[in-house]
Amino acid sequence: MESGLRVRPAYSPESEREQAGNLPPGQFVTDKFPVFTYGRAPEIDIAEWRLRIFGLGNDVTLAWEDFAALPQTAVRADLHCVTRWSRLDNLWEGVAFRDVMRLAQPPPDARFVTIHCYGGYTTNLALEALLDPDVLLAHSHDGLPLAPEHGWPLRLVVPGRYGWKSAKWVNGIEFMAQDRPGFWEVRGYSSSANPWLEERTWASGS
Ligand SMILES: Nc1nc2c(c(=O)[nH]1)N[C@H]1C(S)=C(S)[C@@H](COP(=O)(O)O)O[C@H]1N2
Ligand SMILES: [Mo]
Repeated sequence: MESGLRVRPAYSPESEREQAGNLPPGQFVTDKFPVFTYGRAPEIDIAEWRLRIFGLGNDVTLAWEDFAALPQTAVRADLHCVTRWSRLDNLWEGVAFRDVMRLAQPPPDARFVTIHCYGGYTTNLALEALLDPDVLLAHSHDGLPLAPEHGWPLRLVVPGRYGWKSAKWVNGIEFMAQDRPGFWEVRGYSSSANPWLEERTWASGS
């Protein structure tokens, strides 16, 4: 276990900022980049790859060149897995969730989102959580394209929530009026999943 404390990103929400330099409770630092996947990594052909934005709002399907043409952003952030490892200071590059959402223009009653992935994995989030300025759809990690096992060509990164919200191999973003639990959430994991509040399971969060 390593004790080096790092400074959290400047754009952390107010509630987290006061804990800057600390790890969320119950986490330890790893310098490796563990792979945490349920099942196998899907094989994806970039020519066939599509991202569909659907549900409430516009229905939009992007091919890779469409996605690559969106405004690019970079975020430095920690990844906290509920199995207690945290990988600090990851550099993610991609497109801010806000800039992807702009294409959908969801109506005000779209308060929840399901993220869909190649391979069938899903995760649910309140739209509010995805509007944090550090949430992005990332294609690169620490200066290189994502490794296949880490979500190539595109993964979600939600630094303010446990790692199972950072869905790999994303192929769909569905805007919804009602919440609908995703893959781990139907198996007892928290829908809100705030690591600073240690919302690991249904019992410890919403
Ligand atoms: N599609 C998909 N995305 C996923 C998972 C998964 O099993 N399938 N595991 C999640 C979990 S639990 C964590 S902690 C992170 C880990 O990301 P990494 O494997 O790149 O370290 O991916 C998340 N995204
Ligand atoms: Mo995880």
